[in-house]
Amino acid sequence: MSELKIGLVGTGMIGRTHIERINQKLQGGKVIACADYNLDFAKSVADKFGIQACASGEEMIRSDAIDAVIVTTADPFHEQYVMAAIKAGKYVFCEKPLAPEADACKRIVEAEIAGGKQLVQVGFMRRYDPGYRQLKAHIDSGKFGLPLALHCVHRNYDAPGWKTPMSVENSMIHEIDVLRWLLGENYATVEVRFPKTTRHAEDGVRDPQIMYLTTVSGVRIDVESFVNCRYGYDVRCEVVCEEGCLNLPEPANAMIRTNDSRVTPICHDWSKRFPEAYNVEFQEWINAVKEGRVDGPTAWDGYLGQVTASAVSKARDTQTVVEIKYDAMPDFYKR
Ligand code: ISE
Repeated sequence: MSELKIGLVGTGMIGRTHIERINQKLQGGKVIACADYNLDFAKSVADKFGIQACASGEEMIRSDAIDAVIVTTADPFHEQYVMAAIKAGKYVFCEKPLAPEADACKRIVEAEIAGGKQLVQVGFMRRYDPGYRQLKAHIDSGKFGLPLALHCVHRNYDAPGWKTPMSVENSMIHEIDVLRWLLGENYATVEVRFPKTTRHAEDGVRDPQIMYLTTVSGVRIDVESFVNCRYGYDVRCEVVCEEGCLNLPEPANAMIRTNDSRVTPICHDWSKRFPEAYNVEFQEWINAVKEGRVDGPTAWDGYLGQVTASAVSKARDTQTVVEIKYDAMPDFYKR
């Protein structure tokens, strides 16, 4: 196959950035068609990128012109398009979360296993970030001893229309995935505590929230999610090891002296924080799909993420410590 022909469903902000990245920066693939529940909007996006707009996502996925699919719709619609891609036997990249509910992820896993071929990759892009990759290489080297505790922060400037559960399902789902990958082990328990709520949270929303996870071997993790922090986008991760502490690198921005101060700007929102991670993620996805395999986060990773997220939500709603139980990994997903 000379060039992977991709159809993208869901032309919101992240979908558009992926079309731009694939069609203007990366090699080996092109988004040639898009679909959205708002057809007029899909048409305007299609015009901008010189691609085709399709009236229905399912129709586009079935079309012989499309080799592979990207799903960037709102979270509750991921399942229907991932299922359509599995049915059509096409590789599908689905933005995180695979689906908001663990049961929906399980249905996807079952459909994929029934189809007999791994087709699904989940967009947990932090695994491709050079900073997290450095942390993983240091941990895996064993040079600093075992990891004992992790202190993490995940802050957004603001969150219009946000609901309390989204801090877990939509935001800390990144930490849920990347920290499991970083440490190479599953979680055992979780609890969630609420600091005082900011006056910037919309009606009834609890923000910030702190998630405390323990892993099977006893590593203790705290993650502060603060989606209305009102100063920018801030992601931090410190890994406390037996003989050293590892810190996630910050993006390299020039320090500016101005107005009697020294200022190092940070990103305003997520879209500018992990560009390299997205580039590497999609280039590797295109390369792997052309070779007929999935080598990134699988549907099983997506499912485990949502099983964890459900336990976190239960811990939050009941204000208790909740044990996290996972099914055994099917052989189908063993690499
Ligand atoms: C968003 O969907 C993301 O993926 C961002 O990384 C995260 O910071 C934000 O909270 C989510 O809403």
